[in-house]
Amino acid sequence: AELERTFIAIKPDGVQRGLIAEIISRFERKGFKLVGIKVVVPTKDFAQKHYHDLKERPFFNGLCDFLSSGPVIGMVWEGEGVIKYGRKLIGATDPQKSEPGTIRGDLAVVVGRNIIHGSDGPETAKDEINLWFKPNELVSYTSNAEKWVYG
Ligand code: YYY
Ligand code: MG
Repeated sequence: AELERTFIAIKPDGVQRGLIAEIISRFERKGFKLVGIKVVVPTKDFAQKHYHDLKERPFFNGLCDFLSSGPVIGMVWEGEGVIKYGRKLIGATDPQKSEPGTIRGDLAVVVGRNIIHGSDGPETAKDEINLWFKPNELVSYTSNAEKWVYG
């Protein structure tokens, strides 16, 4: 399997609502591979770095306050097409517009509390993985299921 990786975070609302296992299980059951995971309370400065692309938006300050308000689960998932398909599993940014069956569609109601983050492309995936993880915090391994997932 090709070594594509994406950064996925469970935001403080997802953690506080007890949705960690539910969210991880959706990526795991799909066949993607977890290669890094940590629990952190980001500082506001770190949240601003993570969301730097959005600094001109009116919701930027509130968004960064929110991300730094409690524990976040930072993860790196690996697999063929994981960046794009991870976004599909997550669903549309506004949970009112996310399809049922997606994480936000099934588990969230408003855009300001949409429980999960996922990188939106190869460049942001690379940047976000580097921001959240040191190289030695990521593990390369062969999953036993791989030959059954990929044939
Ligand atoms: O990548 P994604 O999380 O789906 O959306 P972004 O456009 O990158 O926005 C990041 C984050 O900002 C979003 O998950 C919720 C919040 N947000 C908001 O509070 N209000 C908006 N109108 C748009 C986004
Ligand atoms: Mg985004």
